[in-house]
Amino acid sequence: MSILEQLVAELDAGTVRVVDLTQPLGPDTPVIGLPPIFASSPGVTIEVISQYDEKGPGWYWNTLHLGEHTGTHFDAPVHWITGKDLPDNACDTIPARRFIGPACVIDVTAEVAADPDFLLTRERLLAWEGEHGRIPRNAWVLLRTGWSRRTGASDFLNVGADGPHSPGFHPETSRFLAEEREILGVGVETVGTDAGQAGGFDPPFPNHTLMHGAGKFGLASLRNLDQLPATGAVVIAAPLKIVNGSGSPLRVLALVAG
Ligand code: 23J
Ligand code: MN
Repeated sequence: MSILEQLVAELDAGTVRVVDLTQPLGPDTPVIGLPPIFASSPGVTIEVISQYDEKGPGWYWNTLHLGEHTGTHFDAPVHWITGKDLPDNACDTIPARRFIGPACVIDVTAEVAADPDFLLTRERLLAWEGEHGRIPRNAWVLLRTGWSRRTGASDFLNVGADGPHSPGFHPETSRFLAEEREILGVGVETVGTDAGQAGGFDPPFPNHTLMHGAGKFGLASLRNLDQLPATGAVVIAAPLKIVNGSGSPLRVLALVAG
């Protein structure tokens, strides 16, 4: 059997499972809030065009209104000023090969339960590599925090008087992954790939700054990372082919053996 014949056979047999890493996308989808001096992204609105009625007796369809960075979504390098002049940096020009890769899942659920501002350090990431092996070429590095168990916008966004509190990557970890590992990008369960307090880091929003400056991607608002092994899953995360798109909502799927 060819590898692809074996894949479809194992999908049929259930020995390869498809895990959906996507949040539902609708009017209740939480959207990131930025300081009021900056423009903000709107929430999702869905307007019926017709629904088996006089506007279209045999068909149902809707108009969507939403920001590119809404719900489970992809961040392209052109999203950030550091990636603006890179080749193939937008949703329509990134080669499709770069949407599929092996998942490395780093579980920091216990640390985040104790500290919502927890940051994955370079040291902790190197300890993960010591246990599971070096992060391979074209990997998606996924930060499993348990944050997607927070249902409801206020718990999920977790905004206090001093801004949002949610976990992420220490700036040196983002630098290491951007410069020392040939990854596709990073994925998180939180609303964005930077920690809640990262607007005040040096540089501001270091994960966006460093990852996109290195031509790498982001995935935000993932869920079901607890259904993935630390290594061995394959993640498919292909954004809409928006012309010069900075990002896109998408369906993120993982193939898991066993
Ligand atoms: C714009 C400004 C800051 C951030 C973001 C967008 C995101 O998290 C995003 O969705 O890319 S932190
Ligand atoms: Mn984004």
